[in-house]
Amino acid sequence: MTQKINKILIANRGEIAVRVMRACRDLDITSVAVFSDCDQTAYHVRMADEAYNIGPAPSNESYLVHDKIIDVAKRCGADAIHPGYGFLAENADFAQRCIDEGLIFIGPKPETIRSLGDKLVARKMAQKADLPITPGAQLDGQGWADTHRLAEEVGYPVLVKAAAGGGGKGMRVVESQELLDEALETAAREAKSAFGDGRVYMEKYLARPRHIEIQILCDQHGNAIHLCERECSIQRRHQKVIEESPSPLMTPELREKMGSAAVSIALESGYVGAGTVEFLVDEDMSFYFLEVNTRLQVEHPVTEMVTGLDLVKEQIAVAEGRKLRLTQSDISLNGHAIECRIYAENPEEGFMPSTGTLKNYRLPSGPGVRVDSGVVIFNDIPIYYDPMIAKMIVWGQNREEAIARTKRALEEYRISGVKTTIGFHRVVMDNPKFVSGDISTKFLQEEYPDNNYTQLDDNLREKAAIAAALETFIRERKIAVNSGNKRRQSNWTAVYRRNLSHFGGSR
Ligand code: MV4
Repeated sequence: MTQKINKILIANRGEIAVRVMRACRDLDITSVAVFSDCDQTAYHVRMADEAYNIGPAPSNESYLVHDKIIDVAKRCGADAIHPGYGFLAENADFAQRCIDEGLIFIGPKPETIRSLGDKLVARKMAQKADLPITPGAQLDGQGWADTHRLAEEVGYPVLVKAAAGGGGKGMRVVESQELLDEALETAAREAKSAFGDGRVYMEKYLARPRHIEIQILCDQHGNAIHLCERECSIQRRHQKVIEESPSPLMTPELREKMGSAAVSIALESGYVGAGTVEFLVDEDMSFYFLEVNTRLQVEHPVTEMVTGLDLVKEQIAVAEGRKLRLTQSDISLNGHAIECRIYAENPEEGFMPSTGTLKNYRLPSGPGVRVDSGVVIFNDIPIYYDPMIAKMIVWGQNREEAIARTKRALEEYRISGVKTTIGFHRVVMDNPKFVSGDISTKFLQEEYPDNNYTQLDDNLREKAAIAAALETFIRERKIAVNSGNKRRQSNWTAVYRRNLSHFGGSR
């Protein structure tokens, strides 16, 4: 009934590949990395027990190529593939291919990935499982003739969504009837070109919702539990930036209702593994099902910090066919956790991705601080992949302590060579609305309409000026010391070269 997993290929890169490898090491499982040409020196490659090149930097020539990954898995004798998030994590064809090749795919069944990936199917499942869904219309198969009447029934503004979408791709807010036809057409066209599936549907548009998601965990024997919520309202352009658990506005009653709803759809869809059920929570505290993410999510560590569980370890146990070792009554929340996503982006330039070489990379630590990083000093940040380079997750006895520690840790964090969102997080941690827990998906838009995140932090400008002066002083001194000494290698370089194998690697 159960099959012990001894070797896992991690079909991913960056911090999530490292995260999965850490669980492998804890479980005495051999880890296998795959890497593209520009990731030769990446941290996930150093962390792995074995590593194989799978081609050129663009992900559609490496990390996304099913054949290459399956080929490595079979050649190296892996039992299972962990997809991480992104790339192949929610690809039903890839999951099926793994099974067909005799490999365990660490994730839900291909049928589940496929059906929940279709937002219209997911909505129907949610309805069947008695979850509240936003008032809306199903447009598939009905033709477009009745759309105006349907939108009228739903009530403007309506939100047009792509059936194959998710994560906000292909959405359109429609304020009034005159704009409906065009919005439906553009959305359908966009969806067709982005997902190869032009089906769209519409829902009542909620103006200022909070985004709350429930972590679920299910085994292959029909057991399903939830691990409470994560508050993910702070996002920009559908990209989450700060997540926390518990949600500052949650009540035990609402948690119980949303948790049970999440478990219901998990059972309805035959879910296996770790997953996330997303909801919108309206200002009057009514909640509505949005979608199910059939993967381990970026923000899973906040749940780990407050539940004390290791979600990757649980995923592996479930994939081996074991029964859940916990029941719902074993789950309780301890304290508060906040995650700041550290992106290699420039908040002063509209969050443009920032590439370069990490010249200085010092991580914060101390009580309550966890950093899941995908990079080490002297790594190049390539243009080809997601710009998120690390996540800082901070735990406190309560939200107040978690915020205080987050601020302390952000101050300790040092990165140079690329621009990052560290300073941005410091600004948000001082925002009175954030501190009071008064947040919605509109938070950043409303609080920082001009994307002006630096102005408030003039302290930082002063420090930058001092740093620049110091740097100039040191450089001039170095030139003086080194003059007449042609091409002298600095001691730092020499020491680094000698100790190369000790830098960053875990062993
Ligand atoms: C909505 C909504 C308001 N009303 N649906 C965006 C991502 C996708 N999963 C669904 N999304 C939304 N659906 C209705 N009926 C607002 C959003 C939304 C949002 C949701 C979660 C997190 C951030 C968001 C930012 C803007 C809009």
